[in-house]
Amino acid sequence: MATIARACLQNRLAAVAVVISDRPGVAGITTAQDLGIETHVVSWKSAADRAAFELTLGQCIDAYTPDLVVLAGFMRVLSGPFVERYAGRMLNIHPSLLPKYTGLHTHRRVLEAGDTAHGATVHFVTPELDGGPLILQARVPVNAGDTEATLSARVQATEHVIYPRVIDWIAEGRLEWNGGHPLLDGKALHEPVVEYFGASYQ
Ligand code: NHR
Repeated sequence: MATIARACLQNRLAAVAVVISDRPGVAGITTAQDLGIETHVVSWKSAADRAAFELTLGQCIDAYTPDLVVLAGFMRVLSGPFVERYAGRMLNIHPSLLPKYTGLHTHRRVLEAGDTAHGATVHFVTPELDGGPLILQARVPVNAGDTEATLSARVQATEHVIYPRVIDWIAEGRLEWNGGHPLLDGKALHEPVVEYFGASYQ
């Protein structure tokens, strides 16, 4: 989130209208405030249930009439009806080579499986968790001796490159949702664009 916010403040076509957290007291809120960005906390814990949480969250988002909603470290599963309202206008980045390893603890699972490659994937958010159309994927090697910490640091460094890039694509009008069949530069995006990153991240 902070990387996207800083990139947008520098030289990007997009501007961050608001940063919203489902938890009070998190570093992301302080960072956004320091950058002069409006912030809100829509507390998950204080909400009566998921419907109440999503009602408040939706009102908070819609007050800014954003062109795009970007999940960055957002860890609450969102309901189908909520997600559908933002169809084609909501992105997530997930720390795996989707469709492999949806859900949680991806780095641990990659190590346990003995995979030699790992990465991160930017995708459109649909009701199916981590299941929406894939846009851009960063691939990194898994090195001998890697731990969850070294692997997640290597993946996160690539997230900071690929997530702002996809936001640029949307701001430039290069990436279109096209009713669930995304187009990049007018061509169907049947599989994600893949970018390979070397072993230099540690
Ligand atoms: N909602 C929908 N409908 N579709 C997606 O693709 C979503 C989503 C909400 C969040 C992010 C995703 C990720 O990047 C995301 C994608 C949290 C969980 C999860 O199981 C799963 C996927 C993602 C984020 N959350 C637990 C839950 O019960 C809570 C975990 C916790 O609080 O630590 O909500 O990985």
